[in-house]
Amino acid sequence: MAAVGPATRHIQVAEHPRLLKLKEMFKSKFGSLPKFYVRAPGRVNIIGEHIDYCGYSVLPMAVEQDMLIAVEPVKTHIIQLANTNPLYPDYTTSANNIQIDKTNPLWHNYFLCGFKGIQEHFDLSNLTGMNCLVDGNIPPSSGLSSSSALVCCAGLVTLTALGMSLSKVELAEICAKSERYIGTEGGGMDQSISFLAEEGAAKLIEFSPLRATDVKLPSAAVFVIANSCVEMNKAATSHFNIRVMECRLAAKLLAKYKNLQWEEVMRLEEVQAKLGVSLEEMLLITEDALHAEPYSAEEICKSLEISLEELRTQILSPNTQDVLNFKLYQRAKHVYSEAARVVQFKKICEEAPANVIQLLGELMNQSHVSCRDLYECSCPELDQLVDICRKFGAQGSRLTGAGWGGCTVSIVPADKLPSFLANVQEAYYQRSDQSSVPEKQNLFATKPGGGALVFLEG
Ligand code: ADP
Ligand code: NG1
Repeated sequence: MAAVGPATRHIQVAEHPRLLKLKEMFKSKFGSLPKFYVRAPGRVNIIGEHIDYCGYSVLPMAVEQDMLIAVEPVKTHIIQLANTNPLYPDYTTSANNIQIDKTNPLWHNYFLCGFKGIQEHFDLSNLTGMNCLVDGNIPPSSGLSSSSALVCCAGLVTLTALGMSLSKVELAEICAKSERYIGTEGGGMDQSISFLAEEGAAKLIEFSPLRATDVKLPSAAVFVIANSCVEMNKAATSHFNIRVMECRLAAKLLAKYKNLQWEEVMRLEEVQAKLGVSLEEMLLITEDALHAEPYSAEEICKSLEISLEELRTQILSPNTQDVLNFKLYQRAKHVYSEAARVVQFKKICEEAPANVIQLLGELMNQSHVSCRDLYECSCPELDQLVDICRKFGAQGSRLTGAGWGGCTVSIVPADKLPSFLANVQEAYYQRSDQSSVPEKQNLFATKPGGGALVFLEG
């Protein structure tokens, strides 16, 4: 094991209370000391929801909350995982026999995704084991990417334990691919920002090839995260993958309508690129080519001239093969309009007109309406929270992350922040069912944080 990787810091553990506590817990758990530590942050997506897996750019920033792992490589082939949170039980496996259980996505499976990604990238067969103690403070299943932070952290842990090196872009691409072993067909936003984030700037993340460009947010605005306290685990339900498949099918039908080689087309962005037209034109083409009534599997098969068996086994994911109806028009309309909002958001940040907060807020509000009505990934609690945030001073508010629960992100003028926090706290959180969760974890202002790091002591 050597000091390797894209971002390594030498630190005095004694000066960092969380690391020190983790070190002490590690010692009492494994009877030895960690050799290094890795952190990977969660993220909040400011705008660009459910479009990364369609090939479109998104605009997230890393949050301060992260996954932190203390690690000791060992000479055996055994991986021992423990967690500071008793909700997540200990797990032991052989490094040479990694089994990821899609049917029951328990926490250790996310670690194994990151581990397996590195193992496969280097085509390694005989890996040494390690002892790991995990400490996370990202609210789980809440749209702030706790799962990807764990996958990315595990990937960087494995790379560091092996003494090998990769660029941040390579790490992000490996972890985006390997998180799919859990069964969700995500697009890569979360892993990209977890590695490529830099303190002080949100990032425009573009795909194929993966790139991250700084986006300077207006200094007079604060971005506030509010948790609806409804949890939704992506891998345990089919909501997420159904949307990915609806977009895939919409892309294929649009491509066929335009006489393109539809068999090769997987993403809505590819249709636009092949036609060489604007996003606005793609919206018009969607209106001509697709109908608003849901498509049955039979109708899709008829349009694409394929059998039901081919649709199920060659296009759909395992957990969506029994879906009967697909809303293609609404999903494509959301994706093309949301992709255009990301472009506008970045442009407004760059131009910084006098009413910059109002303009950005309007785009965020439009994004929420589109997620709620066209993409149907909101829920009553999120809609209520968004309304409350707007009522108490947010210029814009929207669900963030996958949705169906989880968090909202709001843009709030800095001078209104104290009253905004107090009023939202009272209106949403002082209800009996939310009172057990400490207030600061549910409602907090956030700033663009830094990306994944390896810490070495001394
Ligand atoms: P998210 O939107 O936060 O990525 P997911 O539902 O996709 O939500 O993933 C949440 C899962 O990630 C949890 O069910 C758990 O398995 C894992 N996870 C989250 N936080 C932790 C943690 N602190 N320790 C271990 N596993 C965690
Ligand atoms: P979260 O919110 O972390 O579940 C998911 C996907 C993203 C993206 C968003 C929606 C994964 C790992 N993450 O994020 O890629 O599609 O939903 O914008 O699949």
